[in-house]
Amino acid sequence: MINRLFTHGNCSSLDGFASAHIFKKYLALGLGLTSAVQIGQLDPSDIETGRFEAQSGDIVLDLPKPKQDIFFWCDHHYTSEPKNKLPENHYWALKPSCAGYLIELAITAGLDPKAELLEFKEAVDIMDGALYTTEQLKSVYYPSDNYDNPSMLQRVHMISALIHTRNRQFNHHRFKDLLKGELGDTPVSVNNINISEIIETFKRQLKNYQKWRNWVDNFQRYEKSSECVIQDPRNSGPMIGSPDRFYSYLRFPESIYSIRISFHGNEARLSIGSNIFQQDRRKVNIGQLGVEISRQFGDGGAGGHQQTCGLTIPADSIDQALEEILAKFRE
Ligand SMILES: [Mn+2]
Repeated sequence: MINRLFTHGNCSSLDGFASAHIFKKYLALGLGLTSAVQIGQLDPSDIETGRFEAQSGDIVLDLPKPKQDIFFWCDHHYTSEPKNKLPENHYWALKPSCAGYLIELAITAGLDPKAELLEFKEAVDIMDGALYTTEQLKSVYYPSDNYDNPSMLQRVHMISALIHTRNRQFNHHRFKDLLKGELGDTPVSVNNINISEIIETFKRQLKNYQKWRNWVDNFQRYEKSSECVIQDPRNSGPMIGSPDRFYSYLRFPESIYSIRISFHGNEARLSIGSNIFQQDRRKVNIGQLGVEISRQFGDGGAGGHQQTCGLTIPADSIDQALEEILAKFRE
């Protein structure tokens, strides 16, 4: 039987991709999966709404647990916390990244990790858990003089850039291509794409971040009473560039929270976050708040962590939802 592996496809970090890599490379064989694993990408909402129907041999990573019985599940999102005891081969814990969690599971199962794999784990934990220092953040969101000797964190962001171009169709195919056949020791050991193409793609991404920062400079604002940066693109035309999701924390270091809104037809997508450099001042559990707001205005589905969360609500309820969120921050 060919097992299907589903991972978080459309995520802003490398975690979904890296989780699939780590599972295939270090866990599949030990679980008795000897034939090819077929890779698929899903959004958390595909599972929450039941659009996706799981089968008994499925492996689901970095995503909520499907209702149906599956073969293997691993997630680290606050919003996926299981209410009941988990069956065999099912794992949930609050961890910075799902890929890092899978590396831990592989080590527990007997893997003797190479130094590069441990270095990778540290970097993917920083990226998905938003554990950057200011310096680290700048090294991956702003251009450097040269890339002759990139850090592991930069290499992780470079591979991420390969599957986060502005062409979604292309990203989708590349995601699958990179996970085909014999895999390297870590998700950054890519040998079928040459290094100059990787660096060029990364530089293009950095330029797109800068275009985006210039665009939001016009309307992103800090509201003191809620200590929140609000980014509402109404009246600002279509988005320019690629989102730098940590920009508000460098631009408004005193802020504790952030809300980014984007509109897609009749829907408004909300990304609620908290300042990664102000962990101690954060009082509100963002994942919990996201679930509450989604229950009140949307379909009840929200995906996220205690520090950050994403949800979709009808576009016409955005003003009311925004007011509720800001009121919570002001408390
Ligand atoms: Mn993740």
